[in-house]
Amino acid sequence: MLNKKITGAEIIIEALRNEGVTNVFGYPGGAILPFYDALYKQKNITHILAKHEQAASHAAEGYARSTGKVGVIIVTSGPGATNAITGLTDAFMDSIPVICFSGQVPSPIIGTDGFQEADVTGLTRSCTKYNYLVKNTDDLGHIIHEAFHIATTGRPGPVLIDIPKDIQNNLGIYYGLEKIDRPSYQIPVKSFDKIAEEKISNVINLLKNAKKPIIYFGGGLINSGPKASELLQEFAKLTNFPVTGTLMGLGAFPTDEKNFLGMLGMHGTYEANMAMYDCDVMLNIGARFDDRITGDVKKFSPNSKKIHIDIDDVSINKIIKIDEYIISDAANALEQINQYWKKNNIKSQNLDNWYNQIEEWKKIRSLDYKNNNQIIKPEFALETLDNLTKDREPIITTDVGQHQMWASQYMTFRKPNKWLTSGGLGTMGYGVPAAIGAQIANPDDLVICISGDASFLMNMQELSTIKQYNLPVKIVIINNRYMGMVRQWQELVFENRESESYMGSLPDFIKLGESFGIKSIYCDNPDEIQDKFQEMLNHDGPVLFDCVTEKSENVFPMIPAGSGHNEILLRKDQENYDQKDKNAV
Ligand SMILES: Cc1ncc(C[n+]2csc(CCOP(=O)(O)OP(=O)(O)O)c2C)c(N)n1
Ligand SMILES: [Mg+2]
Repeated sequence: MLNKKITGAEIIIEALRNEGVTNVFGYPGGAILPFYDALYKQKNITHILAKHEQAASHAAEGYARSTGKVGVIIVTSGPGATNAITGLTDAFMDSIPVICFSGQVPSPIIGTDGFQEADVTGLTRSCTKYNYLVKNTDDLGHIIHEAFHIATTGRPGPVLIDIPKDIQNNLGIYYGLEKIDRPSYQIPVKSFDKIAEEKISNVINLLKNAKKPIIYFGGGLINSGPKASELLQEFAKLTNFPVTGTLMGLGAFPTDEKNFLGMLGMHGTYEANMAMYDCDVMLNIGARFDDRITGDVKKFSPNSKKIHIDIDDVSINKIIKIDEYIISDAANALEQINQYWKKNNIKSQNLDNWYNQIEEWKKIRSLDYKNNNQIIKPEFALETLDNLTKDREPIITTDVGQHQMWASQYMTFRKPNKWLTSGGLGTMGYGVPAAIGAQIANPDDLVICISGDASFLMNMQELSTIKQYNLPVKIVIINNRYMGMVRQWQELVFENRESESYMGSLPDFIKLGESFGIKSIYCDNPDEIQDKFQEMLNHDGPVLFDCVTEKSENVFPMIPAGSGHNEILLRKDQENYDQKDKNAV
């Protein structure tokens, strides 16, 4: 414990250091200057200067998602803080632990409409797990450690600490790391406890009698840590059950393992979605029955018994009625289930008929596409990229749109924490800064951002950050000259009226990249794409790759919003499609 008084800004540095933080992502301004001054005087924490606070917040998310550690964001008051709100909301939706320190106008000015004043605790109340306005420098250290506790325990999420300038300048006492015990924050104490044997045996009774079982996992598997993925693979081996996962969960189970049916949901494979529809027992581990997975809840897997394992008790029975549940961290639950299965020498039912049925669905080959030797098909571009990179187990980030779905469909994921995508909020502009955060955290890994022409424009200023820190991030723009996903919905649902979805004035991406001092490669020829991707991969530093593709390709399969899994639309059906529910999202 330090008895001597130090400034609030120094307390922030000390507390971060004690939490093991080595990198923070931020952007300075008046109300956070005392902190930046303390940062200047120390050597333990490296600050990455993003070029927009939204990007700083996504970079912190990328750092967190690729490591499991907390991502730290530093912004100034007013516009600095409001710019970071998109990243906080994104982290909230996808359960990512980040902590945002925002400067605030000095305490006496609060409430006077002071220069760059915004009610940041008010604005972020609904998009953070918790937030604080610090009123006393002596409280600061405790608040920071409590914030780390809240961000990382139970279901992880973002926490914001708003710190008026005078609180940063004033002297106070830092009490050091402490054990947090806050009566009003009851973490799900059960989440790591031994699960009642009766619960486990109920779950296993359902599973062992299943004739058409399916395992459905989500992002909770990733948040639980790499051990959860190993235990899931062990469970799949023990039971020989087929496995599918959500967009958020990709990588928790190797996508090229034989039991894996492909991704689930709106743009998941035919076999995964049909198996979900038709199964008799569903084991959901760490997923939340999001609408992109369930489609119309009334038509969701109508004849199955459903088991839900989740760390967040609020998720149980929230959207889908459950037959059995366990509130637990995923690894903890899987460990106990696997042990019980082995100890009691349990055998699954004969699954031959079920696998025969699945083989029939697979024969539809729902991810097949028609290649073209004149124009690059986006699917072909991503398959080619995957072939060249999968053995290096790259970290893949994406933006939002068709390219994101194609990346999820055509790239191979064998390990957790390698797939960083904005699943819940669907934030265009996420991909490039997330790649920055991931590359900072994993300097020796190959980090590839798969972006879209429209999404890339939303945070393209981050080319400057990539250059400044010479991060060897590879950015591949799937350039279809459209907000492709918007155009796809307009084609299918709005009789092809392309209202404002054409990107009429794109920059010359090659000149743009070069103007930042970044190697830039253009490709519009399918015959050249492999060599040009190889050229990108051979380059030591960052690369911006403009991959000009077919402009009107659609993503299939597609479960139209508001439909059931059995109403899944295949490429061949698109001509005759007519969406009935125009209000479905
Ligand atoms: C910040 C934000 N604004 C709007 C949207 C709605 N939206 C979803 S996908 C999309 C188009 C994305 O276009 P592009 O990045 O070119 O990707 P493509 O679909 O063409 O692959 C839009 C506008 C969004 N997801 N995020
Ligand atoms: Mg596009």
